[in-house]
Amino acid sequence: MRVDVVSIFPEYFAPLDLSLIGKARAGGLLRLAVHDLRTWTHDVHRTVDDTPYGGGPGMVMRPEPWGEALDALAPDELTPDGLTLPRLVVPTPSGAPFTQAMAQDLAGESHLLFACGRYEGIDQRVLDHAATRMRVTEVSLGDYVLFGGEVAVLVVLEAVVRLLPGVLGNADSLDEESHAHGLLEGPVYTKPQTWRGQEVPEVLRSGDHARIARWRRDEALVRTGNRRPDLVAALTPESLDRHDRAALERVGVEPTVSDPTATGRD
Ligand code: JAH
Repeated sequence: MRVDVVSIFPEYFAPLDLSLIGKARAGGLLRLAVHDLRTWTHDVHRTVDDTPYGGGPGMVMRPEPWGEALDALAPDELTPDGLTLPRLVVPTPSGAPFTQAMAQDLAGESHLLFACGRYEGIDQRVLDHAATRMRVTEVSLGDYVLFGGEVAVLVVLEAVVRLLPGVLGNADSLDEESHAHGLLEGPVYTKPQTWRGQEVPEVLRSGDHARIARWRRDEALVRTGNRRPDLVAALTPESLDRHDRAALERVGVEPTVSDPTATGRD
């Protein structure tokens, strides 16, 4: 996968040299380039912002440097099939919620281009114009405001890069983790068997794989019911067996039954 990032603070992306993302880059699975937006300014002060039309607080990012940056980094617009165009990803508090499903979608792209806004955001015409040439995805990581999109890009990149084939050794760990099945993961344990008077649950040491799977599923359901009733409400009846329903009943959370005559998985 090829990734370009445009920011007025390219130093924010130093951590991408480290750990598993750094390894993916070194191994050629990820070709990542970070660009300073000011490369595409022409005035002596290398200005990237100006006051908002209509008044109000703060500053808005000027369209001209962004337009030149996107022209330079998305020149694939000229390919007749249009298939090699990058997907433009723009973190903003007004974006669509970023989810594991969106991470999976982005992991299937061959080229991502991230635009990091600052101040009150980027002049809307930049995004409207880009949308005439490439897919533009405005994403939010949650309902809070940061100084800019840089940290959000680090988060999105980490979620996407770990899904790339060959980055995480074990594909099973991708299937079984939190959110892969719409549930939170239950607790995990390692050695020693007793630590500060606390025992690892007996079932996990039993060697009974069916019993372990059932226990883990119950723990996931109970934890999700307690912490994320919204996730339980979104479960479909077909995804739950009678044992699942019993586990949810114990925490007093029930999945939404859109069709009361529908039966569960069993
Ligand atoms: C703030 C540009 N949902 C997290 C998030 C993402 C981006 C921004 N804030 C929060 C942001 C200022 C300018 C983007």
